[in-house]
Amino acid sequence: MTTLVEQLLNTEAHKSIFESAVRQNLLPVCAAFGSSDQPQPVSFRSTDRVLSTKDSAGVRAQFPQSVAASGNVVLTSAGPSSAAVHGKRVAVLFSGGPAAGGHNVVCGLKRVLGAGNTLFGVTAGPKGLLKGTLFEITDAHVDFILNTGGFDFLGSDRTKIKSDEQFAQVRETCVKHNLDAIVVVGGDDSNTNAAVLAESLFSGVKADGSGVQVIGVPKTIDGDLQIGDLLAISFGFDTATRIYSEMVGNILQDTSSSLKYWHFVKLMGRSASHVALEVALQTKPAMTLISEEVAAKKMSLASIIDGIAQVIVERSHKGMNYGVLLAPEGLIEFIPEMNAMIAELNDVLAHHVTEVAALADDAKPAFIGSKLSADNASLLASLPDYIVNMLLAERDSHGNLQVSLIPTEQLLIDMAKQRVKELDAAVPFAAHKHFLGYEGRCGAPTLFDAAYTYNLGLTAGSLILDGRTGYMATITGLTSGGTPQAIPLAGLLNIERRHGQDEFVIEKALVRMDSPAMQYFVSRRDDWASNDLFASPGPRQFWGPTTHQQPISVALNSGADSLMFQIG
Ligand code: FBP
Repeated sequence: MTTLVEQLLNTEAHKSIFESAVRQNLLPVCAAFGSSDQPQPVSFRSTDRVLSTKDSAGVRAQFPQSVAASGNVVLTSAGPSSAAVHGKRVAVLFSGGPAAGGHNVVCGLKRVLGAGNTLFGVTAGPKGLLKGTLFEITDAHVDFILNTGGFDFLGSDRTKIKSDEQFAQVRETCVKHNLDAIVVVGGDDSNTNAAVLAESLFSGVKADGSGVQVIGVPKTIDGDLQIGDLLAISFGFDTATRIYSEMVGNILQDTSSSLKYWHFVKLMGRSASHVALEVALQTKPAMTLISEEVAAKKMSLASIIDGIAQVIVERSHKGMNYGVLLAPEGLIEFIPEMNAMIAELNDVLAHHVTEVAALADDAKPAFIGSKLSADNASLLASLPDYIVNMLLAERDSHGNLQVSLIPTEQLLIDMAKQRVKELDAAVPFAAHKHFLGYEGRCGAPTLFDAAYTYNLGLTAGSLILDGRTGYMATITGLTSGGTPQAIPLAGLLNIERRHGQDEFVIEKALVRMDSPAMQYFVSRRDDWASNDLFASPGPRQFWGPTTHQQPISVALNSGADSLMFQIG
């Protein structure tokens, strides 16, 4: 019998009652892998699907070895692997923002590589690959990290591998650790990195002239790495949106209890509004802005604010001086006049790096304003300092604006307050702001993410044992048992303008106006605005009725007839 203090000490260092219990959860695997307790690698065969983009000719010229080897053909599992492969040395790294389920990718990899091959973890993301900081992953590690959230087992970062010096460092790491393969777990930018690495390491890395295989795994809570029926969703989206939905559900419950507040909630998701749409579908709040709709309808900032204020006033006239508004993190970049200004701003910042760096912060707006066209300069000058400062802040190494730092929710509140006053000065408007982002990235994975990622790890490991390179692992048919497949990375590449120059990238999948999820949302949102029809989905469950739930938007978009997923 232990004392309560002893019991509490026993829960330190990732041993909460929950973590200890959830580690024991046996995960379902696709039938192709055999049994859950002893999954076996599969081999792959070509399908008749060939991927291409509008920039395929340019891709063929820049990625000749990858394209010649894969033909940009999608692969599917072709039964148990017949040859037992031994002696492979494989490194896995996390890249970009954390997403729930990353640890299970590592677990799936380790299990499928088995005792005959060695798995290394790269610490702190792509930077660790440059430095060659690797350690061997053991079975004990796997038992400990299984079904736990976060990326803390390895760490992550956003280094983009692009210079000749960086490629040379990666080669050095491969040689030093005698690597045969690298698995990059990341989003659209990181999988672009994987495509570039696959080409650069295709051959001539080791003394015998052989290369190093590179396989990508689709991660990001943003949900913007989607490739039709080949990739219904990236991992991490389900867990993040369920955490946000629980929180938004609680806030909605509070608004209709205290009857006096509006809550403006900005939701993570960088560019695309998949997260905001999913949380809206789960919680049914009074208002949700969808960036892609703002862009499609060319809505100005003033018209967006007017729409918000109208709903606030109408609800007030019906006795509801409260409500919740959801805004996607990337909204600012989708408002046409802001988008045009940011594009010019990006070019100006890229071309005046040293001059801008030498200026004091308060001198930057005037200097940059002087380099912008008249319209963009006056728009920049009209914005509050708290927005301008963030628009001028440093881009990440992929050239992205750091939208998580832009207080869009504050801007919407300040402007809506003004407009409500103009429409009806008697309407009370007290608002709180929230930013739900980091709260959702590292939660313990839902069963959907836990099972999905474990199977993605099994698929990535199988691709390596099957001798493949330049592919992204995927699981298709998430409501019918699941099928391990592989998407040729070069077949996804497009040309985009970044840092003021053209670069190959995997295009972000945005919310489509004609998607079933968006159309369902549009068909319901007026009712949600004028009545209290919200739902509180509650905490994510690991044992209970919602355990097997998949994201609502994924179910709608894939034409499923049930909200439940089925792997295995
Ligand atoms: P990934 O695309 O790398 O998965 O990151 C997603 C994200 O969580 C975005 O939603 C957010 O805008 C961004 O990361 C925040 O970045 P950081 O962790 O560098 O603050």
